[in-house]
Amino acid sequence: MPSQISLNEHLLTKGNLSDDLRHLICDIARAAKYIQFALRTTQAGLSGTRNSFGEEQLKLDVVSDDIIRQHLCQSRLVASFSSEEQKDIIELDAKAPFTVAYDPLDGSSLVETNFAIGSIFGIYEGAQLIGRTPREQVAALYVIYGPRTLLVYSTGNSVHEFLLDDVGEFILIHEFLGIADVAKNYSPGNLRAIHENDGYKKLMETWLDEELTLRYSGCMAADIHHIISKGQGVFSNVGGSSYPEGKLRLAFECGPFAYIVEHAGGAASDGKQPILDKKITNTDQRTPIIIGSKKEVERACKILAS
Ligand code: P6P
Repeated sequence: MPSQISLNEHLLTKGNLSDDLRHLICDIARAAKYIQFALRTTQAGLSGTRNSFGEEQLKLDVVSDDIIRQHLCQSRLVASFSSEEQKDIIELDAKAPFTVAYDPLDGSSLVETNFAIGSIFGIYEGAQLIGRTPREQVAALYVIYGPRTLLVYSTGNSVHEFLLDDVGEFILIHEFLGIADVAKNYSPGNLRAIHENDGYKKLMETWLDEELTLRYSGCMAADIHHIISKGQGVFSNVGGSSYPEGKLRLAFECGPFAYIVEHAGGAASDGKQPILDKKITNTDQRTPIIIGSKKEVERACKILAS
């Protein structure tokens, strides 16, 4: 019996979830292995197409989305899915147990710089995504493609981290990850917003004056993984003139991370309410987000509102 604990073994013994959900998470993990291979071998650059939001797609955006879509279809466990790279919600089989919202390659514009990037997944029971809140997710997970390929999941009471090993197995490296209430690091996104958003400007000045350590890569998945891995920190991306609601999308990015961070003891807010309680009204819905160490999130929301 190998001494190391595989993702499937951990889901079986600690996941407290149905076999169907375990199989779906393992299918998503398998897709991540193919994406990791594509990142190492596929030519970077533009695909010549645009996604439903009019954003230019990179070849790897399209390749990653195709890989995930194929695995979700083959799982036979997905009623519908919604991808940041697809215009509409794709309906597969109304009788299947789950709906998946995902960002196939968050931070893909950083591929050519060799920065860490990621895939983000939120899983709901049933066939509907619109009208749900991220609190209704039954699982959320993300994968970080960096010097090492890591997978972090939560099924609702704890958060666990796995490393993709040399034989292609995700092996448990950290269990029951937690986030301290106080932050020493900060990760500020959409900084252009400080010109129109006085509260955000004051928040940046506060973090600078208090000499918190800046940790920002430009990839939300990598920057929030930094908080989860270090056990403290705060990430922000709020509205200004170019992105009135901030850059990040509720269904594909903020909802899954809010679920994971809250189950690690942290907090995630849009400045007024928990991200987990925000109703998903459309797949392109963006939301301001302050996420990470609970006390820092609370303080940041007060400063933003001042
Ligand atoms: P800014 C990447 O494109 C992304 O969607 C997130 O991963 C990242 O946090 C954000 O945009 C970067 O925003 O304003 O810092 O460029």
